Amino acid sequence: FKTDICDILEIEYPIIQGGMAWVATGELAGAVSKAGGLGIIGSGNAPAEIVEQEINKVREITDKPFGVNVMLLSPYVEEVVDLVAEKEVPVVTTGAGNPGKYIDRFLAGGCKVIPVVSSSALARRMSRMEISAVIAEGNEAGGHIGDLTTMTLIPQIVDSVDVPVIAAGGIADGRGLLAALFLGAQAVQLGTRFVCAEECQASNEYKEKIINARDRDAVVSARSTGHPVRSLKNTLTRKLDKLEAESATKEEIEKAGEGALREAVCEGRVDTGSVMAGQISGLIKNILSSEEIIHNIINEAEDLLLKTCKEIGEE
Ligand code: FMN
Repeated sequence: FKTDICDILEIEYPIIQGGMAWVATGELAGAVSKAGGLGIIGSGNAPAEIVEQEINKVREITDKPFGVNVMLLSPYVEEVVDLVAEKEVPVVTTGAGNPGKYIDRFLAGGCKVIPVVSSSALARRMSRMEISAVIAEGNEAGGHIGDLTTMTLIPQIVDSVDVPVIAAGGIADGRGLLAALFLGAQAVQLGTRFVCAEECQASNEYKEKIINARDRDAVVSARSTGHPVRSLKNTLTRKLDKLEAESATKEEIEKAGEGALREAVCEGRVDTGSVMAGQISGLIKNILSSEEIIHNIINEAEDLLLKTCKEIGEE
């Protein structure tokens, strides 16, 4: 099940674990990379010294390639950019904007740069820079989201750029992997599925909330701020909806969500905290090791592909 991007990134399987603030620590990223996927540390708003500890953790677990997700709106973005270059982190994914002004520094550190995009226009603009691929993330995803669904976004971005496309948003099993490959993607990035990995350090309450979620529980909040976020319905999402209905200001809404992800991930307060998770939560029923998650996806995709080929051949 290798695609060209596996050679570019030097990974065994076309499965990437999305960088997730607070959630994607060195333990998770290291386990995913060790199992043959690409693990990515979510640096979020963390200062460089914290990110460095996570990088060191990954390198204690495996010598295989891994990545760091650099959040371009972080107050520590400058020092995190310097750190990943200095530490020669193999892959850097970037969220929340245009990484243009940092590209040369990343490349000087030998980092392969992969921006996250949610429109063809942004993908085209990025592809004029020296990047290795783009991650096209659909609206089904957990966390901060764009407008288009994965189903519509992937083929349009594939047709817009000549770099490899990685599909993200709403994928958690072999069916999703195959669908993404048929839409023209070369790999998939999964977030929500890997929250429920054994090696993920998120609270048990967070994982249980995903496991108990149904298909319509992952809702979008804070649209009016221009930075909509998808998370599981709870007291916080109802509070944010109420604020929006009362035409609260962007600052008031942002303040209500401040520190909420940390609260849910680290303290297990999944009612008042932000349980960022995607629409695929309803499909996730168990906590597995990262290795099991990856192997199950690959095995399911292989079986399904063989079965489909046989069925078509028989007709
Ligand atoms: N994407 C980023 O680029 N930076 C982040 O800091 C980030 N944090 C996330 C936190 C959580 C809890 C979740 C669920 C997602 C986050 N994402 C972030 C998005 C993921 O990297 C990934 O693209 C997305 O989860 C894929 O969709 P899925 O959840 O349907 O698998």
